[in-house]
Amino acid sequence: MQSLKVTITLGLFFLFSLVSLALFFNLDGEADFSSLASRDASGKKGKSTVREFEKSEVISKQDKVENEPSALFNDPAIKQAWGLKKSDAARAWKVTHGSKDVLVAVIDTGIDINHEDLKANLWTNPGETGLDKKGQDKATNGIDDDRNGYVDDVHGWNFVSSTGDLTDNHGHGTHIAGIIGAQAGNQKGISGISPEVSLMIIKYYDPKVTNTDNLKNTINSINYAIKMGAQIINYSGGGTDYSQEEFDAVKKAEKNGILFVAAAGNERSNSDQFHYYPADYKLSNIISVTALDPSKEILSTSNFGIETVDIAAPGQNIISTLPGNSYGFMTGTSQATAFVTGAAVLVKANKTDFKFDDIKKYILSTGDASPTLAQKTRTSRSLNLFKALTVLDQGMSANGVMVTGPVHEVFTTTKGDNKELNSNPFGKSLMDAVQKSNTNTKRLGDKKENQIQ
Ligand SMILES: [Ca+2]
Ligand SMILES: [Ca+2]
Ligand SMILES: [Ca+2]
Repeated sequence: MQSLKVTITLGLFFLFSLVSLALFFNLDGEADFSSLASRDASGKKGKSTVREFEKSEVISKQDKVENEPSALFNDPAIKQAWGLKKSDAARAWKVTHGSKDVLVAVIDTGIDINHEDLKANLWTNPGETGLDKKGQDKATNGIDDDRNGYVDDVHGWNFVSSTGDLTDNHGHGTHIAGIIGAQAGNQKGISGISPEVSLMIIKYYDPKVTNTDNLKNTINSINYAIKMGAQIINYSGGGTDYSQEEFDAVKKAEKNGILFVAAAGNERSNSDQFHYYPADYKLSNIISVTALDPSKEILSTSNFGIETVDIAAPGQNIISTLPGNSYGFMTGTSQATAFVTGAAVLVKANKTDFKFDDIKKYILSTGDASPTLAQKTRTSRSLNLFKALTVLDQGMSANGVMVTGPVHEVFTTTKGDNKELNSNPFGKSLMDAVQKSNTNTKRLGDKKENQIQ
């Protein structure tokens, strides 16, 4: 009898240990260090505010990508990009390819400024280029020529080292920049969502530099983007602690008319209950983005919330640029966020007089609605680039069918209850037509989508 008790007790203990281990390793073998990063040693949420780039590692890397000459553009890897297909990029690109006049600040881990598929789309600070009075190159003369407080900030600034050196020691920032704005039609690599754009690179995090204040770097990065005239900010990071200083910086961006596209986070949690910042600040200029898999379901690792998470976009096994002229796949709400930023560039390029609230409305009140997304996002929608550019303007469906009756824009850009789910702003005939057009389109990557190389 005694030995039976001991056996049961040991068995239960063993089971408990297994469950604990499984929870820590997220049941899929990946340790959840990102959640730990925002908690103190006791396991409770600490008072110290922490910002990390999202847990998002390179899945695979390659120097060359498969040649697919039949693609819309001649970029070899475009057919591997299932996210472009599912967000209807090919039809969107018939409307616009973006514009160099749209300035996006990518606040991340830096970038490979010499990458073959990115260098043409880097923003260049006009005040730090050309020759100074002594005939020296302003970019490298060691002088703050435009007197903005930063010496030789040619393509942006590195707040980790306080220099203009933007070297990406992780790969995350280079990957995000490529999703937004890799060059199209250059016979190299991939195409970004908005292949014409100006990318301002602001580095707030470096895995090789320990004990840096990522939150402070984030706030400084936002303020730099504001100062230097960015129209859109992409921030693929965050933390679970509210920061008044960070809130104030994003609010200042709002006052300056800047759209702030933020990752919902990879914490596997309901953001309505467990907030993730800066995505969850109640500010009108923020779009909070969660991630989809190729079947358009939200990833199990992604945060969700019908009050706090605005929209879903492709985020699993996304191919993009990596340092050293290479390419690779990454997964997370970071990648999804970059898709929405690219969409914002397209909308802004197509409607140059648009303010951030117009851009936000065009992205959030179009898209593809689905019942599963209704339980996990505020809009119940996933990103559709073509619809974001066309539906509200034309009052017609993606395949040209006129809407019966007027288009009512019932969607509001202020966060609140989920009223828009109760009524269909476009009418049933439109939604049916759009649905039909979605199932009929056979475009990019029909056979090889989501194939990990
Ligand atoms: Ca300067
Ligand atoms: Ca200079
Ligand atoms: Ca390319």
